[in-house]
Amino acid sequence: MASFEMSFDEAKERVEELVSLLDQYSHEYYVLDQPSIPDEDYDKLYKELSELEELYPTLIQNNSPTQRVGGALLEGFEKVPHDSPMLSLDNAFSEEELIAFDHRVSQLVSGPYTYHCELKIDGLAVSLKYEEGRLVQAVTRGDGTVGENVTANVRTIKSIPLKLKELLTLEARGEIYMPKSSFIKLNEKREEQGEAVFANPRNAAAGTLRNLDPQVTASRNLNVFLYSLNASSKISVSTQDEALNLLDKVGLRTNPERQVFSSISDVLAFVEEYQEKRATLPYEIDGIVIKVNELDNQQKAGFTVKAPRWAIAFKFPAEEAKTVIRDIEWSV
Ligand code: NMN
Repeated sequence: MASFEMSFDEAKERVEELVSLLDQYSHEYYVLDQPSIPDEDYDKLYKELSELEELYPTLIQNNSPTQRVGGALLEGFEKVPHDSPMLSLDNAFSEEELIAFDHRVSQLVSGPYTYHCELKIDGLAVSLKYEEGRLVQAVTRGDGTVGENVTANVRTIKSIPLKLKELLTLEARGEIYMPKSSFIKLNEKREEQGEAVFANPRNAAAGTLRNLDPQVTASRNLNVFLYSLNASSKISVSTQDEALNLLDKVGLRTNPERQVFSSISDVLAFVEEYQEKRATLPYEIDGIVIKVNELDNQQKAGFTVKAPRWAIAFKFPAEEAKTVIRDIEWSV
């Protein structure tokens, strides 16, 4: 039925159907990397939705895919305090330091424990708040206590759902980054236009996320990996592994290169494996984050004033970064 032949109620029903279909296809395309329909079919549905919304502007939902594109210029970024601080992690630079970390953990945690190992993505940390499934706020890490409200820009990142698959209230934290290929393309374009190039993907991601023009952010292909479910969330999980699986389940993008180990020697092997694979990944990493997996064990280990005692970031040597730069013919 052509949109102008529909009654308001029929249009309303179709708009709801289209938003949820397009949400599902976008999730398959941007998060799972497994589209289930051809682009032309997606584009037709998108066009149908835009036309209906143009005819009936009152039917425009805040989480409609047409509402991502980035609106007016921003005047600045409002400062927002975090519900709980976004702490930094202690660093380790050698095998010995990781073994010493494990020794401390074993003394703080009585009984068995496991480690959850994750890639340390080189981007910027953000906190995403969802209320009853809707994205309501995105804030940068800032100084850890107070960050900047970058919601308008984050809404333009296609892999970040505006509505979760389950209508949960939660805070997820993660890293916004620019894929290596997008970074190279962006710098090539800037060079052609006589503009200053970005030094690395992290700077490019930061400059893009903190741009006052959400349309610039929308055009630059930022992406995200969420890595934690904040304790303030109204969901209970008992391990980090479970938390990340839950984030996956509700449509939030997590990094699949993660694993749980029960011994520090397996952790060391994981670190070594990814130090070698580093240059072949489509995004930059600067190390491995190792977390005690069980939340009750994390609680036993506790915090120092600056960082959790149950986690550590193994930092890859800076030397490696130079090799990566050469390998992918960095255009800076
Ligand atoms: O701006 P959006 O709506 O995300 O689209 C950008 C491009 O990505 C378009 O060319 C669109 O066809 C494509 N896309 C395809 C699918 C799919 O399921 N085939 C989903 C989302 C976007």
